[in-house]
Amino acid sequence: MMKFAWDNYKLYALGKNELRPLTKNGHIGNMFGGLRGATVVDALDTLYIMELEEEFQEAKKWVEKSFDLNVNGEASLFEVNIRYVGGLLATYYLTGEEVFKSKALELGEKLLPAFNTPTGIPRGVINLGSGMSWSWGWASAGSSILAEFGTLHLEFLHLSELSGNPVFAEKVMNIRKVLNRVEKPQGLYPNFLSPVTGNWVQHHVSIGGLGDSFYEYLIKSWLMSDKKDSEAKKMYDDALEAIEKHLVKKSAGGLTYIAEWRGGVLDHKMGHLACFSGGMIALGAEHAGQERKQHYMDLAAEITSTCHESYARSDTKLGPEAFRFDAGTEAMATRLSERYYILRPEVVESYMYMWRLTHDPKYRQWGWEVVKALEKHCRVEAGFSGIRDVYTTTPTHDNMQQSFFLAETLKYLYLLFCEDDVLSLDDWVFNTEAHPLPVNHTNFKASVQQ
Ligand code: DMJ
Repeated sequence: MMKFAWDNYKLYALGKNELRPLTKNGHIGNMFGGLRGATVVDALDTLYIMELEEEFQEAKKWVEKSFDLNVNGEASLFEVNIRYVGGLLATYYLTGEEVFKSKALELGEKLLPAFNTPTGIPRGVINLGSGMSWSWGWASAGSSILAEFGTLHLEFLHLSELSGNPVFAEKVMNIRKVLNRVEKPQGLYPNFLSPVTGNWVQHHVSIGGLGDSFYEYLIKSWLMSDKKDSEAKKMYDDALEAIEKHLVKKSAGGLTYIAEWRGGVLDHKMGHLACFSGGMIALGAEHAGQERKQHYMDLAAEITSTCHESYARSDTKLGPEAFRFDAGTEAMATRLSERYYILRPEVVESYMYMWRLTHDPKYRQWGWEVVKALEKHCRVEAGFSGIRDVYTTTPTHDNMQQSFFLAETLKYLYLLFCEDDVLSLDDWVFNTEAHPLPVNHTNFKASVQQ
């Protein structure tokens, strides 16, 4: 599947950001501020790990010869960080090849002006040429998004380590300081924060979109520090406790889910994005006190099973973008606009963690069901495509092979069927785009200690 996805991208879209597999051409989009080759950089480490040597060399050659960082245009700080910086760093650590390190550092430098705000909380959009930055037009009142500014920590610590320049680590430690200072409603972290005042702008809380990877990076920061960053662990433990208290619910049919919260009112909906949380909670449970460990493993298993239900209850055996628990509905989309599947990884990501941490064979079975469904409904003549409706066996395709399909979905599926020592969870943490970064067993020189 990886070879098919890559070969078609190479044939029809090399150097563009994504492949359009129906029309057999490339897509550039406007998320990466003029940067190109998102699929190349996202695919590098997957090709390497899968030992697709020739294909890896093709991707590396493109990075060496054609990857241009002198670009202008509006880039998402978050997307550039998780896909490009994360992909380059991971490939450097896996291969030791300097080109990946120097490109990661050069790109990292270009992201720094986004932090020039009164609080040091970065704005979401940056022009990589001029360094000008601003907030997303759609984000409430010029605010920055929790899942965006909260998903820089892992990569930025590695940028400081590799460059010897503490500035990257300082920037993300300051974000943490601002978050620790501001009062949390019921212990929860709302999704919108003002980079000017450092106060919340709106009280919408979600473990899915807009919030998700902030929580993921707390527990992973602690793991990546070889369990020394106790501040991150405490923030994670406290946040999860509040989430469990206020957001975790059980449906009439016995399915555990995590609702969204709008100023105290619950929206009984779970996004596909929120399905990463089964894996995260299992990862954290490993290191919880003895009395909490089983509790969190059970919670992780229940959430993963609910996400599996969202797949199992569809005609394609792929899950919708969002599913609901109200008016008699359980784990199914109720709105036409939420029925699509865009090759997202979060459900197989949780299967991979659950498999590694429990070795219950059902996770491999569930992963195999996804493989079969992808082959049946998403494989088209020239690549893999998202589908517009998971509740029909003859879905129409969206003509987009997302770069995260190669970075994450296929990587997590592969790891689900590998031995545990292939990218062992003891030695690697995956950034939120599934790019593996090494655990700091030797103490970073440049990291800022709290
Ligand atoms: C990926 O880019 C990352 O996993 C991110 O954290 C969330 N969205 C996509 C995949 O769904």
